[in-house]
Amino acid sequence: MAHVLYEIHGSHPCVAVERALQLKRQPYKLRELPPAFHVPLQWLRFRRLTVPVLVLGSGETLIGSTTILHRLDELVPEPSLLPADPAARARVEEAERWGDEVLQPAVRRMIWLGIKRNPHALKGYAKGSKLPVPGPLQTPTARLVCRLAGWRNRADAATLQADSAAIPGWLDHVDELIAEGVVGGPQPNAADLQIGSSLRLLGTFADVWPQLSARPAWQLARRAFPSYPGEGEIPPGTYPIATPAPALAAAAAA
Ligand SMILES: N[C@@H](CCC(=O)N[C@@H](CS)C(=O)NCC(=O)O)C(=O)O
Repeated sequence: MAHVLYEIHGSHPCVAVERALQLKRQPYKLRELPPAFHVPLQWLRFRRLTVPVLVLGSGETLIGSTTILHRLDELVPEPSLLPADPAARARVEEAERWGDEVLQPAVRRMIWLGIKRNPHALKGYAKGSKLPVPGPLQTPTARLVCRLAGWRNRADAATLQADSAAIPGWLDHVDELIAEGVVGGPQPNAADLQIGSSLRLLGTFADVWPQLSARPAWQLARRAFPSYPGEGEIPPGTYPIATPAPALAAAAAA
């Protein structure tokens, strides 16, 4: 029987789980939920507030991207998401944890503030969604969803400043992990999926693009996720990020 993935369209941890299902050639169905309103729905159904949740064909319920990726890897060992060697596995798990606990929530805070400032952008992120919002309702819906999601994620001007300033450090960290061979191999591992999905979402912010596009980190993200909804949707000037002129020129030439 097919697994069922409860998700929000374009949500980075949900995209990571869906990619793992595809890599492992697992049959699955999507149950797409409306962003922000999914919180009470998930509570009613699973007594949890977040997506992704995967209900396996066997009936087992898995909550959270890391839990899901690990359990899938146990059940369907090939292609493997975690190395067999214990030391190598510990390094991948450490990178995965950083992706889940540091990068993922920070990019989430940034995206909701980005859409709040550019409500029309929600349309681009919703491309491919099975829950279309009628045209006249799109902007008010985006405003309401951003207000709820921003509040839930404690996203405000102070987090925006701190998250924007942290980006070069995050990218250096990922590039180091790639140089050390922890992530970025030919076959995506669990940390590639966890980190790559967040980088893919980060790459939809025009302000970040100049510093991201030339990085090995971006190659990792593109390899793990060849496409991602919302590309180029959050326009320049949204985030407090000063773009150095040479980076702008390089990005324009790319
Ligand atoms: N780190 C967890 C958290 C997932 C998470 O926070 N998902 C967001 C959507 S991207 C969510 O459902 N948030 C609901 C809320 O708490 O408001 C995971 O990877 O599964």
